[in-house]
Amino acid sequence: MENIFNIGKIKYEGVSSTNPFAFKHYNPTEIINGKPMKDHLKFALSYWHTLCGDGTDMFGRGTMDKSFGGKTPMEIYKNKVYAAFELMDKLDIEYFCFHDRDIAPEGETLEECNKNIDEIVALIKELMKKYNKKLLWGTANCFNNPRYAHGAGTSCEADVFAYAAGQIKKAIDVTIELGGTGYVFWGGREGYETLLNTNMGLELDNMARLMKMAVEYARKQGFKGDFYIEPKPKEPTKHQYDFDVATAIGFLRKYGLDKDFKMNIEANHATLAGHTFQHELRVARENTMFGSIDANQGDLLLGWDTDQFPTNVYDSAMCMYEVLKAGGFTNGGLNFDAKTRRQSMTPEDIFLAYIAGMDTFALGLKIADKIIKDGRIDEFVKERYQSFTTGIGLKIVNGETSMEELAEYAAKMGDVTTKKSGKQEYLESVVNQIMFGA
Ligand code: XLS
Ligand code: CA
Ligand code: CA
Repeated sequence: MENIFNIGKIKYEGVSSTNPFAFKHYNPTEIINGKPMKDHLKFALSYWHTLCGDGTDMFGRGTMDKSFGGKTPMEIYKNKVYAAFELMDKLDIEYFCFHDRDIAPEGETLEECNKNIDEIVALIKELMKKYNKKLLWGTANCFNNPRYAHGAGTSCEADVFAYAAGQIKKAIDVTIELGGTGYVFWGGREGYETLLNTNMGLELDNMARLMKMAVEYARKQGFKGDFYIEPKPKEPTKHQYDFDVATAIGFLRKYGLDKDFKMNIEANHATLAGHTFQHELRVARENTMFGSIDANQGDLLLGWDTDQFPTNVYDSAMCMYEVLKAGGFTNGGLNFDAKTRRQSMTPEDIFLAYIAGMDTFALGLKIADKIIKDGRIDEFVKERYQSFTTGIGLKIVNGETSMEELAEYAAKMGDVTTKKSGKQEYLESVVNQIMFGA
């Protein structure tokens, strides 16, 4: 199957172009700070939204047909594969990410599910080769099937836990088979609705047990990539255990999983947790836990996960600033975990949405690089903490002082006030100047 989408390859035409089907900022081979844009950004297509999401919401059925002309379940899922690779090829997206249940129809038994997966994986492999595309990460959908109503790794039923383990084992096998460099745990229903029925201690211990077994199994199979936790505070459960980056890091350290796991940070999940996207990235970076990104944006007037394509350049610039400061992506990348709106129901909208997202991050990268090269922000921060580089400040940093010595030091000073300005307004204007010119 070829040319499902009656649209040609998307090319870079530059900022003066008004062609909707062209990149205005994303120029894959353009060198930014010694590296081509495409290697800085490592764009990935999200299989679930792009090939499966049909616009269904709580109040209405789908508005988009994602069967791609297929009639039987197998035919539909095979056509999804052709559509996926055509999109990646035409949009110049090098990577993709999937859940096990996105790529193949669910069978009655685990065995039947796995058989369906194997049939599709053979086709995916063939097209990966043909189009030279790569798997960024794989994961298991342990939240859709009714058996996971109480969670998977945190279910109150041991049989459900075991089934989830079986499903995850296969998802790991497939990730390895396709050369994926990451495996994601997103705790879809790993949380609770009410503490009245919940043994939180056992649930968290069990989740860690599942992750530990998954790591042991994958490493035994030769998997060298990263495991990721993808934090989210709520939805579908009232409270998800992986609330935010800080909570997830605490969990990983408690159970000794911090060497194998990093963070997959989603913008919309950050805002649901009451943080900025940049905050979550910064917390991960400061803890050397930065791994991968699910790029999207929410709507601050709505309290749920809208998974919109990212178009906010200020946010993408701050994101790429953190990515550059973290030393860039290694095994991770930038997955567009985003869907076109229910009203944007035409196949062209998929192209327009990806173009918008990719251009937004290309712009963000260029701006972030300029902010770092400009140096005023970094210089300001450095100067702000100057007092910790000499005298008593240096002693504090080096752990060479005590409460007694500090009390004595303080007593000699009389009143102490701070005269340093935080200069937030000035710093924000510097960013604006870099973004929009003098
Ligand atoms: C849902 C999550 C999910 C993960 C992968 O909110 O974003 O799609 O990225 O399971
Ligand atoms: Ca996500
Ligand atoms: Ca989301």
